[in-house]
Amino acid sequence: MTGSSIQPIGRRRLLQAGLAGAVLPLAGRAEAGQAERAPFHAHVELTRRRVLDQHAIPVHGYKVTKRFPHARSSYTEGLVMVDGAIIEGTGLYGHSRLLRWDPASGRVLDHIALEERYFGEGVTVLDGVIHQLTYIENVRFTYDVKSFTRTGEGRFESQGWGMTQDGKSIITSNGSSGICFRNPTTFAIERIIYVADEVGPVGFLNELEYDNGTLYANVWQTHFIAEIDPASGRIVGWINLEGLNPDPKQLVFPLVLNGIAVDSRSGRLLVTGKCWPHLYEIEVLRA
Ligand SMILES: [Ca+2]
Repeated sequence: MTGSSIQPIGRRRLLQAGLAGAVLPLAGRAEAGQAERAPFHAHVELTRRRVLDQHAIPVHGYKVTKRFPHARSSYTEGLVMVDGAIIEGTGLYGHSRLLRWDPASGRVLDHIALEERYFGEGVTVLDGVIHQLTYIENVRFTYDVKSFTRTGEGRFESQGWGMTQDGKSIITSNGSSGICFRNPTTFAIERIIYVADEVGPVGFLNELEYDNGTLYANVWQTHFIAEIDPASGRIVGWINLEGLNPDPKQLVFPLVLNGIAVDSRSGRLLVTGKCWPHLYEIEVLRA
């Protein structure tokens, strides 16, 4: 950011500040956070103009079709819908949770608090198992989806960001442009795709959702969701969610758009942001 007199605040400090820090006025400090969360695979930073000033990839709009409550204490890192309930993983040290809640009422049905040394990240459910990543602790957890109890933990070799599954593989992001497809039992990497548009690699891929042959990814600190071909990594569409943030003066970095789930009954996307007051069902208006 040019012309700023604001002293950059690093991501680590923000994280250590916890939720109290998260509601400080932090607009314009995104660049500092990006620099500290450097990926291991080179990429080109996504800008608004890079999405909007091109014609090779369609840019879709949206219409809000339903609005549900979302806890302001939930720093969303993982979001999925299972049997009509939302399973959500939240982050920040001392505030990380695994939650199951009813979207209609917002009522929490099940709740597990992570130990304070863990920063919770992406969440997905496959074959009755809930998987949850941690940010830099190199640990992942498993839970039984029915009893909502922790059943185990394993190692995770890189930073943990987003997670989803395609029915066969666990799919993870780590802040780079690389998306790993993993054995759901061992988490061994089976293949990696590198996500790119016409300009080059697109990094900072965060929360993920796979549905019906498309991989969706929040691009961290942007209003855009990438629609990705899971075979090639090519971005085949953008969903532009500008205007969805219900309180852009208060919900600033790091309280950014993050969280994609699919309601299998309607086929529609459910999206939210970190500590946002609402979860939105949207209809994607195809360009
Ligand atoms: Ca998701």
